[in-house]
Amino acid sequence: ENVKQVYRTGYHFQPKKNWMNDPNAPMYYKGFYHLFYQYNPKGAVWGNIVWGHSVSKDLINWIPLEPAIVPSKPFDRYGCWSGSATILPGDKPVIVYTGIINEKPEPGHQVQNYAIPANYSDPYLQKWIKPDNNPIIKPIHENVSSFRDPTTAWFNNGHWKLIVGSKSDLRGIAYLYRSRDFIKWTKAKHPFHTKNDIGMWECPDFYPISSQGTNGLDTSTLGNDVKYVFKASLDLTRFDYYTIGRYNLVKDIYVPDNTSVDGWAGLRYDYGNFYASKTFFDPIKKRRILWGWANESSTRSEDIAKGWSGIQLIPRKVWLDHSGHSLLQWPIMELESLRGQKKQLNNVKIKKGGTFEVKGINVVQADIDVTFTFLSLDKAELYDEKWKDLPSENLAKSICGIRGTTVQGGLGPFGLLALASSKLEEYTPVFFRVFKKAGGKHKVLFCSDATPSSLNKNEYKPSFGGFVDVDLREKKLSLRSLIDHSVIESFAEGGKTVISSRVYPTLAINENAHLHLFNNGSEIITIERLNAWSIKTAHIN
Ligand code: DQQ
Repeated sequence: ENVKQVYRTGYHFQPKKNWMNDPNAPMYYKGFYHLFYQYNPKGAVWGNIVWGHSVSKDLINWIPLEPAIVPSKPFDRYGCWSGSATILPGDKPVIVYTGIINEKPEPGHQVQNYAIPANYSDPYLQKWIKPDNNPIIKPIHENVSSFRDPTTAWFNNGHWKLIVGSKSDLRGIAYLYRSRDFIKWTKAKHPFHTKNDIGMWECPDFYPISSQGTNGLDTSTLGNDVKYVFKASLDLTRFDYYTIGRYNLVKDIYVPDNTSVDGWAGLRYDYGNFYASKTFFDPIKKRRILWGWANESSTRSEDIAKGWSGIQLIPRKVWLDHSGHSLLQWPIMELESLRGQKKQLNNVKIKKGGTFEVKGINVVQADIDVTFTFLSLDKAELYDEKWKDLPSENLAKSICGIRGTTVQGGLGPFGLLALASSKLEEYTPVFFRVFKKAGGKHKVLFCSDATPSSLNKNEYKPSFGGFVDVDLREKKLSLRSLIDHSVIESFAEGGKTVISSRVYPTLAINENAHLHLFNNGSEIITIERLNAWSIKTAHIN
């Protein structure tokens, strides 16, 4: 069809055509993983929102089904917005979602509804019933047009509990609601969590996480070895932030640890293009899985021309880092079933200004796993103390912008040049740069820089960045990148810091694209080990 189809992905989740945004109500039921998503059946821009629906045996290959929840009742006439699934006792799934009941006020008057399967013996859960006793939660004193995105419910002390995202002026609020029967819900006196001066909390998520090992926990789990994660999507910054904390069961509130920063300068699941994410507990592999949406970075008219917009990133397993202060994320192991041709490298040295091309795999659909080593930290460049004047919530991103790949350094920049054209007119660098701070401490910067990614001047080409909290004593840094035509998802140090970029090369497409390793610092970098695979095209919708 259209030439722009070169940007369609080979193994990321997308519908056949049209607009997609938030992942909704991920769950496992009778042999299938279910994914619902915000979908416009009528076009490639946001609007007419229904719940698209697909099922999968392995979270990688997907069968499309008819939209599961579409506007049809007075309580959702103007839209069926984001929501979550809860599995009630007896393996009975229920969905709670936001219904838009009036067009006005912008963006519409919002209530929370429930839907149940029409036929519990259908593992595809194709038909959903929206009972007439909806809505189950209505705003009373709350902001009627900022009151949405109910979470998965959890159970304790005789009650089901869930939270609804909201705001009051610039205060982000997660309201707590309780119910004995899942039908009659009462608002708790105190919000579950709130934070001033940050704006609307969209798509909140709250879940327990084990302080031992990597297994996930069912959302209702309590215990001494259990910490909690609270995440919100901030509509003003368009990033997903989380804190690690505890659940005060007496007051029924969430309290972030004092090691967690709550707000714009806090931890993000992903320092790039990643929003409105949601987790669920996978009872089969006993893990917690994170789904996140990456929108396009191109213009509205380009989206319309190519007939689609939005992808879901590869689902990630999430667990607590041994420090207890942050999460680790890693692409689900099922992705490895798509690995094809393999290329391996050992002990390749790259000097300042040097590159090394990785050949023999399909570099536009690839999985790259590489460990870099160096002999000394001495050449790390000085961290510029003036950078303390940069906005703290975007510090790493700003430094990635100031110190791009072409600015020579000491220890770094080194990393990958992905989706590179033959004469490097276009390339997307994913790289590390190590700084020395006064007092001798080191700071590791990780960047995914779309600035040189495309000759097309209309695209949004940010240089995303995050810091990596890593001990450099072993003089090693590792990187995994998933490349898929118009998306690059990169995981530093086993998933401590993650950055996803959307890019639209005009020359570096299909067989004209190249992949290089590079170093532009004075310290020699050794590729201790590189494993790279072609990734086969998945059966998606
Ligand atoms: N998208 C949905 C809302 C949610 C927003 C509407 C986040 O429910 O707050 O499509 O991307």
